[in-house]
Amino acid sequence: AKRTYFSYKGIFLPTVSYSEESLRYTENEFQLLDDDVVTTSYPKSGTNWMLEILGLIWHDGDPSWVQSTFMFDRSPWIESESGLKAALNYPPPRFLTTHLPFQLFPKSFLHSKCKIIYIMRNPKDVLVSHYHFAKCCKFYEEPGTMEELMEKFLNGNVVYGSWFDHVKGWMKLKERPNFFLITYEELQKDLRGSVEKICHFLGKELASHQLDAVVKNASFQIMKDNKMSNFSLVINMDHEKGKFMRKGICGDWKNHLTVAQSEHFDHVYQEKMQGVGVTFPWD
Ligand code: PPS
Repeated sequence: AKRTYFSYKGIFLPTVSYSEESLRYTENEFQLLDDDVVTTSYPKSGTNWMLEILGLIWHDGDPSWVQSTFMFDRSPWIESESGLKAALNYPPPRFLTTHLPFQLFPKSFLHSKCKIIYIMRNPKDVLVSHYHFAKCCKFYEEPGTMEELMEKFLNGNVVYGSWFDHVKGWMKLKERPNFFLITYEELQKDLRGSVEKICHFLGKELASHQLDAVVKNASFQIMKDNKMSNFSLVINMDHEKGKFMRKGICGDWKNHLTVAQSEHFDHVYQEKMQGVGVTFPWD
């Protein structure tokens, strides 16, 4: 079996591209700037969709930037070794990305006005997306059966740790003016309205036809064909075994979890999310 993860402060992270040294740097030394826009999420929550949306908004709906620049260069992942390097060489204003739980996020955040967009998704769909991605991504551990992966997921023994802790950690920031919370489900339900909200948060105004262009170019169909975003150029993937742009829908968990598994999931969810004080669209 491949040795895929190492544990850093109790969180599993991929051995490829990640190191204790760069994680320590990101947490303690990395300087966030006031005009940074940081997309944060638990993996498989719609992160890259948000990156596409942001890139399109930034260029008034014109797709040429997102279709000519690799997503890792447009908005580097600050916790990976190469992403950190790219972030440090990025002329501001920067788009940055992270899957880190809040406790490992740069401490400089506390003195910065950088904008944070947290994207969240129904954890059952996150689990299903993780299951399929793990089969083709060499960063991920072999998922085993859905039952096996679900147990690990519910216990936080997966890459980037517990979904519950991730959400609870980031939700502590929800009253801050520089923090914007949105769900994958909201994007699906009303992409245009969501784009308008994101524009408002960024202080960016778009004309109606520019909004239309963002919505069109951020669609699953068009993004699936954008080789700068669809992961087809990512070397650490076995493209024969599966695709990053897999289904792109809400509720696919219904095709994968048995009734008993879903009930067990609900039970753990209710226990762990008690008192969080946020209503989620899937509740
Ligand atoms: S990662 O690897 O953690 O950064 O993955 P992430 O980008 O967070 O999530 C991947 C899922 O998002 C879906 N996706 C989209 N859905 C709808 N529209 C668009 N444009 C879009 N782009 C990506 C992608 O298909 C993954 O979900 P699943 O359920 O596996 O299809």
